[in-house]
Amino acid sequence: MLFEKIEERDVTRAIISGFMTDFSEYAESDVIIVGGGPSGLTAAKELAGKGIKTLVIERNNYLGGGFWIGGYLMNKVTVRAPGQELLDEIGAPYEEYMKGLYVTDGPHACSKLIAAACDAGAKILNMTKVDDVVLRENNRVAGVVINWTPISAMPREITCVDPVAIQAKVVIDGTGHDAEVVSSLVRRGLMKTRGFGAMWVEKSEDAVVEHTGEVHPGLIVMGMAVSTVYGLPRMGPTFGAMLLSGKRAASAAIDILK
Ligand code: 48F
Repeated sequence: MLFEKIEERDVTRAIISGFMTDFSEYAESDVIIVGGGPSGLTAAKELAGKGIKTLVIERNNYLGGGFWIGGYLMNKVTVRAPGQELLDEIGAPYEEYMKGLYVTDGPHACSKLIAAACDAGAKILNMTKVDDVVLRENNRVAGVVINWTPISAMPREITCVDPVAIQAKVVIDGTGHDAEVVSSLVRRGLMKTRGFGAMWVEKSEDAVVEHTGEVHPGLIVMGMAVSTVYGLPRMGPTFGAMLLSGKRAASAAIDILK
């Protein structure tokens, strides 16, 4: 026989034991990043690369958010300078379409970014949806409430499944246009959002990066969630601001951790 003799129970136990070890350890993290899109993965790469205990929570089975496909189902992703510097960092190839505008293949760039975050040491909890936040004194965000993603797709009458919660010193909302973590504060009257504005590429990318940062004690916002919070214009399938916003969110988290 070519392969080692291993029985089904051993395979099952290997999966359970690996998952439980990670889950138990990351029930308390330094930073929880909600959303594994381009901003989330960039922030994860930056933070984990500095030895910070970082957990990315993603509701889908796959990671990468809008970074796989770019615009209009055409698998090409554009990046305006200086966003290509991040593509250089992760080793994703790209071409210059015109001065300052670069084009890369979504699947290739996205795979490189996922690998960079994982290689740096970030842990991924996918198929897990963040439903709410944990609050402490002065309404400081101190963690998130999570449940398996399939629970939210099941009929209400058979889904009396209580969620669980995990803790962190800092939470980062990278859930894209929906700004889902922020929304849980809005529901409680603790924050207000303006909703993202109409598309204006020239204005939007700078504005998103500039506004990335702490929006509520213990909570940082990045990526398109920033547009939703501040009413900034959207940008469509150009991703430089998502990458730089992820970097800026990581450095804001490091400041808080200090
Ligand atoms: O939407 P997404 O790619 O967010 P981003 O990092 O980048 C935005 C761009 O893709 C694009 C754009 C600018 O270039 O306009 O839209 O800001 O990724 C967000 C991720 O968060 C996950 C979602 O599945 C996606 O992978 N997500 C959203 N809500 C939740 C969540 C939730 N409640 N719990 C866990 N994950």
